[in-house]
Amino acid sequence: MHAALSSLLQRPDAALTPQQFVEAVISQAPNALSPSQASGFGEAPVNIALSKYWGKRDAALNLPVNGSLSISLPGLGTQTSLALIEGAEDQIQLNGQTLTADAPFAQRLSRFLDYFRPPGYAYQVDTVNSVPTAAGLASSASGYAALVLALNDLYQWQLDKKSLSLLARFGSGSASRSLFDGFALWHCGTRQDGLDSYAEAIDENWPEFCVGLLKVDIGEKPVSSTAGMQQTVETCALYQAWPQKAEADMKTIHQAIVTRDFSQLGATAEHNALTMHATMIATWPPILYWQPESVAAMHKVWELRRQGIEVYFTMDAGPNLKLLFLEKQKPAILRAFEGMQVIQPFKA
Ligand code: 2P0
Repeated sequence: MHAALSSLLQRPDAALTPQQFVEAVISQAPNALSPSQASGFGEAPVNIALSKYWGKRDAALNLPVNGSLSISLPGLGTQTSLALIEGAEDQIQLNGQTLTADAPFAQRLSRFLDYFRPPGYAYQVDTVNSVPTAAGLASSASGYAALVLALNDLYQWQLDKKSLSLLARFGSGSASRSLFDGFALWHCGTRQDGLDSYAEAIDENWPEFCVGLLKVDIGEKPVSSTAGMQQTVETCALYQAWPQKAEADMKTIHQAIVTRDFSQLGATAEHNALTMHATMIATWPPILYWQPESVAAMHKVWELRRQGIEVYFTMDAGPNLKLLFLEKQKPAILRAFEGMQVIQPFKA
């Protein structure tokens, strides 16, 4: 580690530049940017937040305002291969299609890879999503988690999960949680250097836990999460109530997982999602990701609950709903939502 950097790290309150942050994390590995093999590979699942990440306290280091808690969906996610090539321009393939350098997806990826770039080299990236990109199914989460795992493989860093989660978070906040199967908790952290803002697995199995993916619209979303949360922080008067509620909800859901209190988990998750959306709606210009079909599905969920069928929903920065229920309710819920894809994260 550079002397200047280690002296910075001895002062926990000192902010780091993004490059210093990356070096602080990968400096544990010898020869951090000398590839040990011709190519690297990584794969990671998408995750659905049960208590949400919404708002950054530091955009450069990608640090959140609040912690969040998620469930990963096995079998849905991203596979990424990575190789170094000589040249000036990265060659990026997404789902089999070569992207032009000015495509927003390619630009964001290349900017991230700049922090891991040996002089004179470009990257060849081949990334395949098993979920539609930008459809509110958190493909940036699995994407950056898979990319960091591919870097770890290419350079044989052998970083631990905490370090991998730190790097993935730097790429895209929700990616910090996609390094893990099952439930994961992303600590908000308090340090300016961001070295305490990473996710960890919650070591609990809940075989009966089900997530239903109710697709309303899988088109590109009009406002990215990054832009949406920034605008909310800047212009929403209600946002000041969010951080405290989000942290409290995260703790309640964590406890509900440990005690297998599904009612508590479901109600808290649904309320958390609606509170997050309330802050977006109350920003200016307003951000409303919902479509009429999203609202109709919410009413249907509430009607099912009135009938005694316990099901809750959560929603991210998009029009699709994710339904939360236990296995015993699966037949009734599939009757109500015909053809819906159901994932049992602990029974894959
Ligand atoms: C979440 N979302 O906790 C929340 C709920 C969307 C709504 O994390 O700017 O793509 O890359 O850190 O991770 C989506 O935000 O944003 C997200 P960046 P990210 O899942």
